[in-house]
Amino acid sequence: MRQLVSALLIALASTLAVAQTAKDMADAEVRKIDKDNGKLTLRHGPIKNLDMPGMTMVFRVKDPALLDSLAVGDKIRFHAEQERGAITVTEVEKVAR
Ligand SMILES: [Cu+2]
Repeated sequence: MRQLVSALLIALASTLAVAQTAKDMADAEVRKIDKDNGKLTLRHGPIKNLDMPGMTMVFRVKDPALLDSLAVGDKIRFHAEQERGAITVTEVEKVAR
């Protein structure tokens, strides 16, 4: 019984960890798309996991394919991480209008 409870707690903890990761999405508006160089300029809101306030800046994108579905002016939610010294967008989702 005790083992079962431990297993359930571990399962619950990992579910919460996933939910927490999924929450670290910041709001932004696309200002510029540079497919050739894999870069994206965003006017973004606060980025919690990077402890960054809102601003307009250029991001590297982890996968240039992330840029394919984007257009200037799109409202998005995105996740960015510090990766080898560059702040890199790793996930993008469009916000429904
Ligand atoms: Cu910034």
